[in-house]
Amino acid sequence: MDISALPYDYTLPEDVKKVALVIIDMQRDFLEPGGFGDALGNDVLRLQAIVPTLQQLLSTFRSMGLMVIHTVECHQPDLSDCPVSKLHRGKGDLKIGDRGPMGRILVKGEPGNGIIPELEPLPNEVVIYKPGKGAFYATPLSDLLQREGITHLLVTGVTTEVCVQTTMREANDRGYECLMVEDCTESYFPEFKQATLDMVRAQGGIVGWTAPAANVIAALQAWMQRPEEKAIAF
Ligand code: C5J
Repeated sequence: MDISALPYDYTLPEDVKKVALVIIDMQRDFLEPGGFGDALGNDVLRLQAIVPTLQQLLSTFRSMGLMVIHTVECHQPDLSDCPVSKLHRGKGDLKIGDRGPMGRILVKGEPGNGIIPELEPLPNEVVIYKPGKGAFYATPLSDLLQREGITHLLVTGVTTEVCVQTTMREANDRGYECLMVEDCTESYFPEFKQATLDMVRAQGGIVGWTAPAANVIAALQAWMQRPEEKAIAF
């Protein structure tokens, strides 16, 4: 079963349980005023446009019983996992660990660090807490994917050119077949989003594929309609 994608069709594995949805950092810190994104001077509201489409994709994965992985960029309260370079980067008034309107910026467990309610993880879904931009660095993600036999990752979330792209590149180097879902990822900078999509699929898909959510959902629904799947359902 193929997803119509760029630079060419993306082939789903025979066993669709090998596909996982990765939702990167859809946390209040990046999407709501008063968080880390805002502290860095960004227009955070423009990221919210992807939420309804991402909800549709998430609900397709949930209805098919496929693996869903959420990530959260955060640091321990004592900031011991935050490199000094990251701590001091930027010229905003609020830095990582400072107290803002939604609690301490980018600190695990603070209100601003929570995933937005529209995409609240279910108890059976994995949440990876990550101190870096990539979801593989200093996290159990690699072991988890290997243990679960995942081979294909559909990558979504924010921001496209930072944590989403870094994670997709890390995954690509580890041998995962990755597809970035175009309308389920967003950036504070539209031109950076476009450039990222172009870079990912350039040179014959040097980092992977891109496709809109509608194409992904259509392919997954078609997969469910295969005669062998219908037979299992009865
Ligand atoms: C950033 C992220 N932009 N989740 N984090 O600092 O992309």
